[in-house]
Amino acid sequence: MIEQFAKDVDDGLSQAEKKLPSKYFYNKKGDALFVEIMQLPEYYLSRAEMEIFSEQAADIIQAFKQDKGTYFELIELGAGDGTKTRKLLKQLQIEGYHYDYIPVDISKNALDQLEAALHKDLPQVSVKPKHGDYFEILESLKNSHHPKVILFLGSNIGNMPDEIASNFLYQLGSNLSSHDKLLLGADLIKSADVIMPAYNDKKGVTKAFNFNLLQRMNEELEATFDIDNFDHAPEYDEKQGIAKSFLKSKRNHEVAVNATGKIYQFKQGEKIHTETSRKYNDKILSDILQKTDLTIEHKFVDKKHYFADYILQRH
Ligand code: AVI
Repeated sequence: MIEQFAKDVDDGLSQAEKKLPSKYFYNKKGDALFVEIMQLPEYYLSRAEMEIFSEQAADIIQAFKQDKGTYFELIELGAGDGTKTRKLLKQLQIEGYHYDYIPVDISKNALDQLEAALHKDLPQVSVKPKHGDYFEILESLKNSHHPKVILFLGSNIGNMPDEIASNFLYQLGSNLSSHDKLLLGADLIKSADVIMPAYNDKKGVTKAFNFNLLQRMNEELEATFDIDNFDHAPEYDEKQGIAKSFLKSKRNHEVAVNATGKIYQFKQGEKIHTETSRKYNDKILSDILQKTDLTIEHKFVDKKHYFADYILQRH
């Protein structure tokens, strides 16, 4: 794990345009900061998707087209704290469906907390957590022949570049049967005045989330990053619908990373790209799905049309 982290850091910081994989945001501190981000007034994504789940849970479940008498697996990729999914779980209980809820996350910490909270709040729901990388878990899907509904919420897909997203959805689709469903949460393209504050909140939580990557390298890779040498610098390209987060060096300086045995030079104004958060419309999603076996069957949106939950099916 540390070796892989060191390798990814070395790969990213050795490029002409420096970058770091956003998956390393999510250690214990990063998980807590992300939970805080989801509660920020500026971070509309969570509220918009929550509204969809609160007000349209029965319609979403109907769109799953599962047979009430047949057991199915409800698998959530990147479950986090599962707040939105609870609405769905409650409605499934009310309607008498027969299922296991299988949350999947790379954070063991997030999974443990989710399992404990669900055990307390919804004790009737059978929860079978799986700890691991989405791609590993996709492989294990092949071993089960039960009907499946996969949830991939929160616009987590947006953190993948389009080509990776397309490959990921292709792989996901190829592990599904024709009656299985994928519920995909996607943040919709909108103007910069709504998007930018979501990634540059007044309280500075997103900044702390971005800086946590530097602190994590200091702690786990014995690096010498000084956060005072960097600014949190988000950008949004409204035409393309792509938000990006950067750490921008305030001055010329160098940083040693013991685990890679190297020293990295930073020029004043030089940026490290730490995250991409893609925004979608039907055309962008359809283009991404073109190489896959998946097609859009339904689309649920919030009242402001900020966010969409698409139901995809294998054709
Ligand atoms: C998890 N993911 C969808 C979030 C996003 O909006 O890209 C992560 C995040 N980064 C900064 N704020 C939230």
